[in-house]
Amino acid sequence: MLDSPPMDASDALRILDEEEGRGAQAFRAATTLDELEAAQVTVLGRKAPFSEVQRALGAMSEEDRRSLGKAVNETRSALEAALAGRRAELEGEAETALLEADLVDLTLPGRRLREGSLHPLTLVENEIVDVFMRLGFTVVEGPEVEDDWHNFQALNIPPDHPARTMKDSIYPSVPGRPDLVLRTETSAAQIRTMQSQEPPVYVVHPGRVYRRETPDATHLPVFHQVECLAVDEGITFADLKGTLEAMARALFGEGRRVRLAPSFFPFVEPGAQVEVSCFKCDGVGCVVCGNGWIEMLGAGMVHPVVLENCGYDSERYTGFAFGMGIERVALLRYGIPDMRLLVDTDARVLAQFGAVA
Ligand code: FA5
Repeated sequence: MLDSPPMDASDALRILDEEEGRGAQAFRAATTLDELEAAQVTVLGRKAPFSEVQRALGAMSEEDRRSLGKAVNETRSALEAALAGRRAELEGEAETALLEADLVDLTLPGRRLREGSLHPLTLVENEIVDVFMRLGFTVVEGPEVEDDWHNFQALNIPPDHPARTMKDSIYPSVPGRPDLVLRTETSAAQIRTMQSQEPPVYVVHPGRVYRRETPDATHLPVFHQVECLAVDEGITFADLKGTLEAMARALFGEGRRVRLAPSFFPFVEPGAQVEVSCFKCDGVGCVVCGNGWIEMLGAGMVHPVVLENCGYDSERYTGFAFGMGIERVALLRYGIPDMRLLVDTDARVLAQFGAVA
């Protein structure tokens, strides 16, 4: 390959002149920052004609070098200024494009806000608690992780008592605490209340309870109860009945029938089970209830042993207690055919109670 003839000063001046015009045009023609970077390489890069002129300077006479050096510097300044100017323009455009992409169109119709609301179980619990607050009861919550004494022994269920097998309990594994149990009934909270205050006591304990149960239409392994406890001088079974009737009327209206049947709970004497006529068959018998009635709560007069366990004088004070299942009340209240629907978190079900918008 033949070497190209050495560049003389007049060639160099011509090239500088051409490059100044070509470069300015190439920078103007770039429409993005990437294109501008590519133009910079072709105009000012190592292989660009401008750089060749710079390299040729070394082989020229001192006089040419001096005059050409000045011209090279001027051309470089002009090209760099053109480059910087275009870069500023393109950066400004990019920023504007970003801002425009972010613009909010205030004329668009708004999105409807999806308003959440309370779960049907919370609605029912609030309703029950309201009934009792109107009757003068106060609301107190107890712990869900209980110890054996509060959940069983103080409730007149000693370690070998057959009643322990009535409810299959769930035991958390906490090292060094084999006595802990997830409370099987809110009755455990009664004990804590009686230990912490003197009679008269008029209190309700709402809360979650845990049992080893297979879920079905009327049973869940984790469910909610509201416990009601009244201890005072002269409380009788008639007070219990009157309170239950007032509550049933407030929750279910006059139409639903309520009946009491004898039942056994070690912590009450006598004990009763309260049933409400089924919302589906109204006492005839169907798949929801079996025999026409839905058991809603257990109740009774507080056993003297329980009063004494909590330091109360059972000669002077008497009391009644009952514990009802909130899920059962929700089934009756809303005509829900299966308790599992309450915990399935199916938005279509919950929306019917205003739980999701
Ligand atoms: C008790 O839990 C007693 N503590 C109630 C009581 C309190 C009796 C005070 C006397 C004095 P029982 O296990 O029957 O009793 O449950 C009470 C209510 O909880 C039932 O009537 C029912 O409405 C509800 N219930 C019981 N088991 C379940 C379950 N697996 N799923 C949903 N609700 C249940």
